Amino acid sequence: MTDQTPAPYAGPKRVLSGVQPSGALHLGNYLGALVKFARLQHEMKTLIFVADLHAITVFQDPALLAAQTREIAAAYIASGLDPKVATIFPQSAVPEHAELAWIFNCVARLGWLDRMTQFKEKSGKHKERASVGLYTYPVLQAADILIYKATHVPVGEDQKQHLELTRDVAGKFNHDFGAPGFFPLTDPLIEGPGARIMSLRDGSAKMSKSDPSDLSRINLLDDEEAIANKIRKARTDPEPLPETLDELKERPEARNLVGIYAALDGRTDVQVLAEFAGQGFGAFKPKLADLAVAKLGPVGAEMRRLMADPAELDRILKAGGEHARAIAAPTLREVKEKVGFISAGWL
Ligand code: AQP
Repeated sequence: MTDQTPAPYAGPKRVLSGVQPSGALHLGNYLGALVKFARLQHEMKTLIFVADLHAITVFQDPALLAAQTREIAAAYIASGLDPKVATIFPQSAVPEHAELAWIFNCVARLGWLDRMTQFKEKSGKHKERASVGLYTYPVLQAADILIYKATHVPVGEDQKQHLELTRDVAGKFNHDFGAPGFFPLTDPLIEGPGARIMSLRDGSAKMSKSDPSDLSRINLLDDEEAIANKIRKARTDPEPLPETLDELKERPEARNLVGIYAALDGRTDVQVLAEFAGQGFGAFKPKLADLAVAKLGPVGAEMRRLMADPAELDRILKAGGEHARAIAAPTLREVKEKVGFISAGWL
């Protein structure tokens, strides 16, 4: 009897993730992604890119895109990512992402993409007007991850379905091309406080760059007054905070503010409730505002300092791109061999 279990991936552990330069970064991006990047860089090799190829799946003003890319790089560094430890680079500087994405377009199935809820949400009622890139976005994401054979991807909860597709692509490629264990079945790192930060105006919608209401999110570049004002105006209810999480089930806005407090303070929701149970939002919101200002104020200030020196950010991004390419190119060559492009030796 033969063993049917595919060979596990035996390569080194690597972290890969990125954020799109598609608008102002907010608290959700920070807690769901950026703080995790900074933590992981000391545990395994970490590559963090600015997802400019993903950003243009919806129109971006070309005159602004470079500045937005630098802003994301500044946010990474201000959140604790050290360019001497982690590799920080623009996605478009490594053409291997796009080349592998094409090969993966031929591996992924239409039925898999048809199930992606983010495309449905982002394309809205007029999906025939959405770009083809927006539809195949998760395939490019699979290429972003697998070109580095990344084993761990820190992201917010909204990316869970896309990462499942990455595992499907890896598994199908390994199977179809007789290469068990060639690509890892990547693990998403989602859990923990901050994985899903909701809008300050609507506890059922995630905090998002593209929400038309600026009051719905706390931007990393908001000043202290704006942060405090947005928390003051955050939608809540008249009830005091309860003793148990169970009692917050039907109170999404209250649940969200407790979650934000916990994530910013490095505590659990239960610990936050233990401190504030019985208190109303008149008492809780000022405490949350003080905490948010104390945690986010220095991040915004450091971003501004870094953005004042675009040449230095460009230097970091260029060096990162060269380093990333040195890892990506051999993987693409191996892929080409497996697919059959290199059998005659002309590449
Ligand atoms: N609300 C959120 N809570 C926790 N994590 C979040 N992330 C985004 N929103 C939240 C995480 O941030 C990372 C980067 O996201 P992205 O910019 O690449 O794309 P996105 O998920 O589409 O982010 P936005 O802010 O919602 O942008 P728009 O409005 O343009 O779609 C990802 O790890 C994501 O999970």
